[in-house]
Amino acid sequence: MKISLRREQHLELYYYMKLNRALEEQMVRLFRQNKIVGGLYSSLGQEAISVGTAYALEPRDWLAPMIRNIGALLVKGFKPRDILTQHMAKYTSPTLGKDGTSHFGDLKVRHVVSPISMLGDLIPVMTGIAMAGSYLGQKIVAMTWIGDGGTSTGAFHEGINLAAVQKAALVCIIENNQWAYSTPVRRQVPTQDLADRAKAYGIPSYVVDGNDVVSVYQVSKEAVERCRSGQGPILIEAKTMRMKGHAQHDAAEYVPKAMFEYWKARDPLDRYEKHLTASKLWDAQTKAEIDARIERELQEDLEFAESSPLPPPELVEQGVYCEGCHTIEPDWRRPKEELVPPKSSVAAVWEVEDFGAFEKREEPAAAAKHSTVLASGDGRRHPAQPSARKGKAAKTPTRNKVRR
Ligand SMILES: Cc1ncc(C[n+]2csc(CCOP(=O)(O)OP(=O)(O)O)c2C)c(N)n1
Ligand SMILES: [Mg+2]
Repeated sequence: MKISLRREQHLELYYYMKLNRALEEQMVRLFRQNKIVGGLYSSLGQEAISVGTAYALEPRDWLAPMIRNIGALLVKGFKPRDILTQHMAKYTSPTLGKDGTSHFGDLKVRHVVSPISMLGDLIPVMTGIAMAGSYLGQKIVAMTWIGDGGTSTGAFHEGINLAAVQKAALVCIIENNQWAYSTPVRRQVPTQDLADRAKAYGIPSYVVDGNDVVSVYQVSKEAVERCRSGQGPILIEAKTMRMKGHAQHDAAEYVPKAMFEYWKARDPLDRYEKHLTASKLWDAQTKAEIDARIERELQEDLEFAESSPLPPPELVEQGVYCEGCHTIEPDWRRPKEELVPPKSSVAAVWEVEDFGAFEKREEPAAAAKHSTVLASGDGRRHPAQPSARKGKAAKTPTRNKVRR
């Protein structure tokens, strides 16, 4: 698939990455002034992932962010003021000041599910969103992220398995930033590429340079469109580095200095600025205009957040239980008649494609030659699940229909 970007799109990617970084720098200053109410996490060095992946989505698509995905929220239409007021627990925030950290979303307009956990639970939730979208005929794709550490949890494996077996339109991005709190990735995962976990679930995967925003976007766009066409879920591993501690309280003294230096030389924003210059996609004046716009917008939103009130005490009693305030009507994009008899059956019917017996198989290397191959982002190839089984089905007595 040939995926290219127009000049304005290139500049937009820069705008979002730079805004992501500048906003987080502003929030660190607020944290030091004791104005941030909850924990504060950093996506320094990972901006190309949040921005490049979310940029591949359409407005109808859904995402669920983690703590290091502020860039994805900005791309999906949240403003710095939403993120500032939220972290300052102001009444003007998306949760009206009831939450002081990243737990907010927008089910109606921006299609963002509020984060519930860092450690994999969003995967089954987003699988459900993708399944609902397919039932309603919406042709949507659901996207979420997981850390290298998060891929070791049961929720991750259960969620990916569910998505695979349901052929859910889910794109899951593993942000391999080399650390899960103070545990280096090598101490908890025995494989070189976390994307290899996809093989266990028979789904395709990509590995991409997470500090190269254009590559991240291209791989994500290809994955999103493959999912939309009904091919089932896709895993993308983006290699990057967490350039700060786990959160503000963590000085990350356990990270070798040379490792920080290695990755600082590969900073995604510096690299992208050089790329824009070398490709003549901008000049000094264009850069200065975008930077000035970011500064102006951030200043306006900071003033708005600082001057916003805290929530009134009575609010504590409201919204604990939904009393009709969250009625959400299903957005049908297909005729309901397609889902009821006579167009569909109320009896569960499965086709049994083989009887599951042990058969002599070809050696993996030879088998790979015959199976479909899916190009990965870095040009490496991952064999798809052999579809040769279908051919073999002819040998089995009949293709039985099983009713339950
Ligand atoms: C059940 C549970 N255990 C521990 C934590 C604390 N915790 C939150 S994130 C995290 C590490 C996550 O590492 P990784 O998945 O690599 O993501 P990263 O922070 O590097 O982005 C831990 C231990 C938690 N939130 N929930
Ligand atoms: Mg990590």
